Amino acid sequence: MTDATMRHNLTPTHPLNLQSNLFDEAGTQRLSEGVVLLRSAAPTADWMSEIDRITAQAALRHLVVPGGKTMSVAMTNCGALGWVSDASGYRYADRDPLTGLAWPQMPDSFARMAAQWAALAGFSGFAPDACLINGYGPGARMGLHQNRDEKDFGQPIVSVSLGASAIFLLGGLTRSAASQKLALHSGDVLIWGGPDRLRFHGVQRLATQGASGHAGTGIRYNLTFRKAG
Ligand code: MD6
Repeated sequence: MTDATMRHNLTPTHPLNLQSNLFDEAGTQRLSEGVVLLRSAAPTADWMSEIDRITAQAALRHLVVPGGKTMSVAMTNCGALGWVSDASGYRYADRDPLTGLAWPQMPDSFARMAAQWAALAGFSGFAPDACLINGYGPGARMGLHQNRDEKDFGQPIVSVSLGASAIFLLGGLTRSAASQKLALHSGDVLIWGGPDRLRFHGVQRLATQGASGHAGTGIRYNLTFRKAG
């Protein structure tokens, strides 16, 4: 147990302290003061159908970053605001630049569950207005980055993984700090905020071939809920 976790467990007002055994049995782990992992918490089939509905309206696409490179991860959004990138920079936009239309609505179930998971982790009152959907095919990766395009870093981020597994890199507050590797599987939920809100993080390249030599076919989706505006 880290010092931070021990301190945390001695704080009587925190929701995870009161029922720590129950939550441990349900697969909850506090990885640091502001980072909580809930294993198999999301209803994967329902969420996959919602993703199909959203991507039919706002297609997954490979965005260009300001340096001119194209990301290997495909992205789209739902909610009032969507995260976009192009040669001029990163920003939140209220319309899909591909169609000029508003982003698809965030399903009520997404917003409700994201708020419940945030509250479990100690961040009550989370009301996301943006949900970035990342689609990883074989060979896709996400480099170490911080999420800092949102207005209020006091608000947490809730991340939901679906489909193929991946190795998540949980870095530190500087780019050069060592990263912790964390396997994320379908249904896993990661909540982070507070002193950990600006930690660098990324995703290791998804395998292009399985151990059997067969080409990797699994797609991984990751949804990150944010209060952007
Ligand atoms: C991913 N996740 O898992 C990307 N951000 O594909 C994130 O960028 C992320 O998982 C903030 C908090 C948790 C995350």
